[in-house]
Amino acid sequence: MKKALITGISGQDGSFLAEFLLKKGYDVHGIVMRVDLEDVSHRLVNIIHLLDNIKLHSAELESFPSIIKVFDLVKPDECYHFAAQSFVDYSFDSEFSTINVNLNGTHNILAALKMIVPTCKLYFAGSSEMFGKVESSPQDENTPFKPRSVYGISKVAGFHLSTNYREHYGLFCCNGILFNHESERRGFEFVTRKITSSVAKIKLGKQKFLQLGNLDARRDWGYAPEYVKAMWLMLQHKNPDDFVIGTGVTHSVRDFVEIAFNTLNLNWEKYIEINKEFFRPSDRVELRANPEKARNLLGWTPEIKFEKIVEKMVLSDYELLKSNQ
Ligand code: NDP
Ligand code: GDR
Repeated sequence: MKKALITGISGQDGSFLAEFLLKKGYDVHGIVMRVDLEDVSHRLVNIIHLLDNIKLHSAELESFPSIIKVFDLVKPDECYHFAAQSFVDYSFDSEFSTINVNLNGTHNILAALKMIVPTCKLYFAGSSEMFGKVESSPQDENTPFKPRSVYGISKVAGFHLSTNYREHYGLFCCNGILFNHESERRGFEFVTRKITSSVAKIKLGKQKFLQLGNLDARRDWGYAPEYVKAMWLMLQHKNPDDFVIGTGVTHSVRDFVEIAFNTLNLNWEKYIEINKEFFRPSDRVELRANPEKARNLLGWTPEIKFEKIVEKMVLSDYELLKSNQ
């Protein structure tokens, strides 16, 4: 039985990947923070239905000894490294902790892997934010990185560290460069879930307005459960490599808003307020994936369309809120 270790297992991607690997017959282990185990029903809500089938280990990503201990105990065949401060906006307010968790955390994982289980395959969660200020669209594996956020910088540095461990020490390190992927388990601070949860609240009379930033900002949005399959496929490929994962199609925040409100028969224009606080100065470029390499070498293509993702998220939030009333 193959053993997988997932850092950030309680997040959106970690929870979907854990489900995916359990279905494939893996022995699934996850790293969580100690505080998570003290408040399981709240902090581990995404994986609460899996707790009987997975093994959790509490460790601090920033502490090398605590990471080594977990690797020594689990000795995984595959490691998926997701744990990160993943909210781009917050990375400007909290530069030091973002670098610390995202870069030093990645360094600790790589160094532990090399020391304890050098045959273990590693997935590093890179991001389209690494491209930053792009000069052409779409972006592929050869597009230069010009990150425009501390988050993006931390991911570029993690990407290069992972690539160096691959080239210098011969480790099987794969870097995914993933564009935005969303789901019913997306964090509430991200624009998609902020919108879908607000639409549900407005429909049920629990909220009056929704404040947003730039409605013209465009993103390449896909569906998270499909993206975790791409990560797994990368680790099954014969050589460790880098892959861009996205749909190749962009939509605006306004498109998302319109479909979300329409799903519950609401006229969005009555409820939206624009707040400059949510604008990002670096948000004037189009990030759009060219996932051709993943299609050709991994046989990966996204199937769930944008409209369907929005509808699924709205209906899920609506049902969740209604059942909690
Ligand atoms: P989430 O924010 O949902 O999950 C992040 C996970 O990291 C959570 O389990 C969180 O735990 C954990 N974490 C955060 N800080 C620490 C820490 N100091 N020590 C240990 N664990 C920590 O992110 P996603 O699942 O959406 O994304 C997974 C990865 O993929 C991230 O690295 C993200 O940057 C990257 N990515 C995501 C994309 C997307 O569109 N979703 C696109 C491209 C890259 P807790 O909940 O307890 O804080
Ligand atoms: P992003 O996701 O920064 O792309 O990072 P987010 O959902 O935060 O922003 C998407 C776009 O929406 C615009 N926007 C707003 N965003 C938020 N959060 N709140 C608002 O009110 C709002 N109004 C408009 C933003 O300006 C932006 O253009 C996500 C994360 O998952 C990262 O970890 C990951 O690496 C990237 O996607 C790819």
